This record gives sequence, C-alpha cells and structure tokens, in this order.
Amino acid sequence: MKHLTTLSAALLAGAALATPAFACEITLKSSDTHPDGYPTVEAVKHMGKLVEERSAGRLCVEIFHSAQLGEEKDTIEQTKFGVIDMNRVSMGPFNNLVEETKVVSLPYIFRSVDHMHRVMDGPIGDEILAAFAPHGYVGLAYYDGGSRSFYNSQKPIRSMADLAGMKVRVMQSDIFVDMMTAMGASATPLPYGEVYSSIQTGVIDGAENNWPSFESSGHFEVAKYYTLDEHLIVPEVLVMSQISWDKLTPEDQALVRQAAKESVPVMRDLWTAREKASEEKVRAAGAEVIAEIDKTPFIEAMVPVYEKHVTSDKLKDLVTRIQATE
Ligand code: GTR
Repeated sequence: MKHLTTLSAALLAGAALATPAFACEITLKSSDTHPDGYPTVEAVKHMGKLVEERSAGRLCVEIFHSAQLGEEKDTIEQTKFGVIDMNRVSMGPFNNLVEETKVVSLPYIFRSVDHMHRVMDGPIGDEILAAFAPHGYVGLAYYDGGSRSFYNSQKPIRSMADLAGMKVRVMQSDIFVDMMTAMGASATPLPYGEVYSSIQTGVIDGAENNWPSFESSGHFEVAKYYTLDEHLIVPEVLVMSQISWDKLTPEDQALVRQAAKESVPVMRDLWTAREKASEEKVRAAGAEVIAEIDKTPFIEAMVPVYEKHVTSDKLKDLVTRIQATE
C-alpha cells in the first residue's frame, strides 16, 4: 500500500519531478518491543521517512512494533542472521553478546541521564558502538531509556530491607540477576512480554523500569508501588544486521547512518514529553510513588556486582573513563 502510494504520488507529480520516485527496492524490517507511538518507535519512523525521502523512495524502513517479531533476546539473534534488518533494543539483552555493553548496564554507573548523554555522545559512545561490529551488528545510534526503578504489587519499598525476599523480574542479563541478589531480592529474568501476567498471577512481585515503559506496558495496573531509586540508566541502541548492511551500497549505508543519527534529537524530545505524560497518567491511576529514598545503601551494595563483571582491563578502563566524565 505504501509502495503504491509512493508510486502514485510520483506518477501524479509526473514530469515535474527531477528524480522520479520509485517503489521501494529495499525494505528494511525493523523491530521494537514497544507499542506504536512510543518514542523509540516514532524515532525509527522518523529515520525511515528521512531514508525514504533521500533515496527518492527506493530505500524504505518498515517498523514492526509491539514485539510483533518476537521478544528482544530472540529478535537480537534473528538480527544477527539477517532475518530482521534493524532492531531497537536495550543494551541489557546485549550484555552476554557484546562485552562492552555490560559497562553501561552496571547499576549506578551513570550519575544522571545528562551524564549518560555526555558519555554516549562522545568517544566512549563511539567505541562501544564500534564494539558491535565483530558480533555481526552495525551500531547506528543510541536512544534513551530514562532511569529504571522498582515497582511491585505488595508494598512500598522505602529501603533495601523492603526488597528482601521479593521476586523481581529483570531483563535477561547476568548483571541484573546479580544486582537483585546483591540487593537481597530474588531475581527472575523474563522476557518483557511476560511481566504483566506474571505480576498479575503472583509468579513475581514486581519488576523495574522507566516511567514510559511502566505506563505503556500497563504494569502500573498490577503493581502500584513505584520507588524512584533509579538504579539503572541503560542506554538503548539501534543496530542493523551486518548481513543486511553488506547488501547496501556505500552510499545507502551512509544515508542510513546519517538518518539514524538525525533521529536521536527527535527521540530525546519525544522521550522528555512522554516521561511527563506517563508519570501523570500513572499517578492519576492511583500509583503510590516513593520519591524520597536514600540511594547510598543501594549504591554501596553494588560493589560485588562490579567486582564480578568488570574483570578485563578493557572494561575496567571503560568504567574509569565513564566515572571520570564530567
Ligand atoms: C524498556 C526498554 C525495552 C526493554 C524493556 C524490558 O525500558 O525500552 O527495550 O528492554 O525495558 O524491560 O525488557
């Protein structure tokens, strides 16, 4: 339908067009776990629009939102094999594949979202993006994932002691399992799409995420206690399959890279607005938000997590440089 529209538009415009628009010769399939309208989905749509315009309709991006192509961990694998061309995911599920992503998934590694931006927009960010290459992915751009905090169905969490024995879902990465253990809770790694029903049926007590995900997933309907301890600020990444990338001409590769870059400020604006809207919606629905919390004990409890996961000189150096970034 989209192809037909582009073609009809070109035909209607007729001779007036210097470069006639053709139907998409290449359509890049892009995956996202989030629903339509979510900032990451809209940012990739924006990128697709730029790519399509600049290639005169020859190169297109088709986005499959709402986990239509599967849960993140599976789509990451399919992207490696070129079944999926592009993927917008959290860095978390990449941890076991691309070692460097572990560093930016460490609890409290970033002091704030601004700190995360300064690191990811600079040479460290470039270095981590390049680290995807040997694993079959082309890193295109970073998106935002705000800061992640705990929510649960049982009781307000006001200190680490309140987490004791709680079953908390985490993203599928060892770092997050160890993080929960170090905080005294029991970690349950699960795909995102299983969290709602798992809380509802009591398989788990809660999970952790940012405002927009807490809201758009509907998790706030089944877990009303939200504690703003902000233990994780994990950047998100837009990657392309190396297999799909290699099928593009160098000109098209440059076009895709540039469009991805230009989608970042769009994403950040959408994110800021959505965070606010999500918070308002969740609060209006009766969530109990615990904003006053002493983060120091949480930060101190993370020492063994760093010791276990930051082992190579390369990772140690990255951690030191991130911490030294103003
Ligand atoms: C969201 C993130 C997703 C996914 C999800 C999760 O904040 O944007 O990519 O990682 O969290 O918890 O699985």
